[in-house]
Amino acid sequence: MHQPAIPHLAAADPELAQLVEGEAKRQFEKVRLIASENYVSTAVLEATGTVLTNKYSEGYAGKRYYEGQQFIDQIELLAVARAKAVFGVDHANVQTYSGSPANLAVYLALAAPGDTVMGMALPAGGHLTHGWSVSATGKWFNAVQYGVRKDTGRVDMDEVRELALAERPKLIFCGGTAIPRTIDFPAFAEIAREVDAVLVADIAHIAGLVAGGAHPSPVGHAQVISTTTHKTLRGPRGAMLMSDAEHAKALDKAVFPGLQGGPHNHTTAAIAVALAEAAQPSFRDYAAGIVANAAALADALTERGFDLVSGGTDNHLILVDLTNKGIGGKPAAQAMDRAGIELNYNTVPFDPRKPFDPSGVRLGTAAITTRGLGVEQMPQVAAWMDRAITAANDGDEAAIGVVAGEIAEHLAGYPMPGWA
Ligand code: DSN
Repeated sequence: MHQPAIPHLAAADPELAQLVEGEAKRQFEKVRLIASENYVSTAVLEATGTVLTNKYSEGYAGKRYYEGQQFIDQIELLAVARAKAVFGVDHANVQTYSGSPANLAVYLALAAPGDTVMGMALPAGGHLTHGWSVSATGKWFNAVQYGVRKDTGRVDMDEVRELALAERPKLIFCGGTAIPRTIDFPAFAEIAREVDAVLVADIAHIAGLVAGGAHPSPVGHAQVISTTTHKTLRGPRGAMLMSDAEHAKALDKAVFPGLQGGPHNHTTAAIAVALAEAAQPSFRDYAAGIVANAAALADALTERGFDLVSGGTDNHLILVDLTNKGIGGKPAAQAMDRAGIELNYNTVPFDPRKPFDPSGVRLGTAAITTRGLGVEQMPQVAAWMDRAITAANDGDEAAIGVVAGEIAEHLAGYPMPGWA
């Protein structure tokens, strides 16, 4: 049963309620390895389901365009204060709807259409909004892109510097969606300083690791920090922009009224709850556990002959090139889903295949660590993955079904917030 229970929804809209229950059960029974997902706490779930969803509040605390902000102002100020404390930043804006709008607000605040901007190429591990060609950021700006070295799978800081010196971008983005290694914020900052660019650290994937001390912080290196709140940070679907004092006003103006209307106050409240959780000493253990699990899973996969981009991981994320396993990323991801292992197909650097049918899969350990799985379970997870892929190559659906059964049985012993 979904927790908190949904009896009113079940009575008013049984069809929809059944779908919610189905999704909760699905999340309970699967090894969830999508690197950008997690399980939020029941407290975060409760905050997202409150009457705060009824309220409009364009503007900022003390300067709203609608009346009735006696409590909303306090909620937003609490979220802002907690963000500032957890990350040690001068300024935080908690209104951005999600990661892509947050990044768009950065462009609106600090660049003009046609300006040169720089980011990591999507196929190398960057994000669409870091200037990739199909994104508005690639269409409206002169976006130049850096990648990773073919021999190491890691960002080549010499290439970044050469490109920055040649192109003189106004903004440099670091971070992305498929980067298994530590981001060298000081090195990016040095390059940004050299070309007089603003450094934007997109820490969407690693925010929880930064908050929990398991990845170096960009604070003091990047003037602007963008993050979603729902990945390793384990909050609701949302985002935040953080910055030094110098860029605070421009960012706020870009978020509202530049790009957005009323903030989603139920999300703001849930972000505040998640940030309070991230400030607890236990969150440091959680962040360390994510990284330890990823390292253990990477080792176990390597032992089974999987080819990991960059040879392993420093964070929560593993990128696997499946070429040597004789299967594409998409059929592998689909077979693993049928086997109870949820992850996504992903391009690998220098991928000869198309993005919709790439060579790799991406996985992460944030959700399974929340679930309570530890390093001792990672060889078993790798074994399930291996068996699912072998079964897919053999066309053996029965073997895939056996893995799914084993996983559901195993996970029954690990509680899930949101389902009881
Ligand atoms: N969808 C996010 C991810 O999976 O990394 C990025 O936007």
